[in-house]
Amino acid sequence: MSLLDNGSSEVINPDTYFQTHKPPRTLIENEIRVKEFVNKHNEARRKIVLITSGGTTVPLENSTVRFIDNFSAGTRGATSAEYPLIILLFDSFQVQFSLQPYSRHYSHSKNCFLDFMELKSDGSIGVSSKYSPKMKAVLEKYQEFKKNETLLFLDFVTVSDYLFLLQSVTKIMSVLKEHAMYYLAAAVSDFFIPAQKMPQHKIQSGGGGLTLTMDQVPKFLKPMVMYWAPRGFTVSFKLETDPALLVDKSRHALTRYGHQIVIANLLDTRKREVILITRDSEFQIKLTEDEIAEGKEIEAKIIPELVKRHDEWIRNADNADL
Ligand code: PAZ
Repeated sequence: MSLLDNGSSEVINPDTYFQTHKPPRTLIENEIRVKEFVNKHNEARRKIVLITSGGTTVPLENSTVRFIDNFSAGTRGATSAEYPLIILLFDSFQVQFSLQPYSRHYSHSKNCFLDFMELKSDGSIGVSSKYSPKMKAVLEKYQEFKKNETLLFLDFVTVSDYLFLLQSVTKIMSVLKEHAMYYLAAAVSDFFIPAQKMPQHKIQSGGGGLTLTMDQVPKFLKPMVMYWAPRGFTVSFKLETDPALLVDKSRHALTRYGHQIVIANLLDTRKREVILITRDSEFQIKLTEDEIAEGKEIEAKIIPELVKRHDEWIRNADNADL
């Protein structure tokens, strides 16, 4: 595919992808961490939600100097991970750091932490009294999740890291059966350059423009839903910029991959409006003008709705087992 024409890209299947690409160096170590986390909460019969967040990169060289990035600030995933659930957060770790739960309120891209501090009369420094109440509330929630060990954080950079980790994590979580929810909010690249087709070293300039040929990233949602985690409750996100395509493309994804919910959102309105699409329904979630003015976040409406639907999914499975 050239960047202006996506007619004829090669499509490889997920198995071939995993056979022809190297797993990330930290995969085995991360699998051990995930197994411990999942076993501990599974023994206590707790539900676990895997949240994927942020964007993946596609390197242009094996010794990577340049890469193509997928848009996501990581707000959706980081915000969702602050709700009281048992969470395995799988977040992008890029040159421009993706937002993280709790610290996102004070991130460099939004606020400079120094603005929240003040010099006291005794020469010590502390949090300005103006910001203390809000910071205290965030700190209490942060300390609580640390004490209860309810959040495990794993990171990825490239689309390859993401795919290997997703396969491993969902296979490990499949022991939870219906008690696992997969909330796939990361913006995953659709196109990539296979390792064997990439130059080893930095692409040299001086020869005019650069034409890229990219393959299509294998559609991993299908094997995930069918084989890696077949009994889990899977929610994927669909991002579009053209409103005319949004619902049709989301419905198409549901039929193609056979999972439970697609959350459709548009780039410009994603923070105040989404549509939850199932095979037989469409449910709009929207913030009112008053809620926006109060600083309410749309995830405060998305997460309880999904928890309700996941509980229903578990109940239906329990009834079917009787
Ligand atoms: O991270 P963010 O809040 O800036 O954006 C969230 C989002 C738009 C990446 C997410 O809601 C989403 O739609 N993810 C899936 C993107 C896709 O269609 O691949």
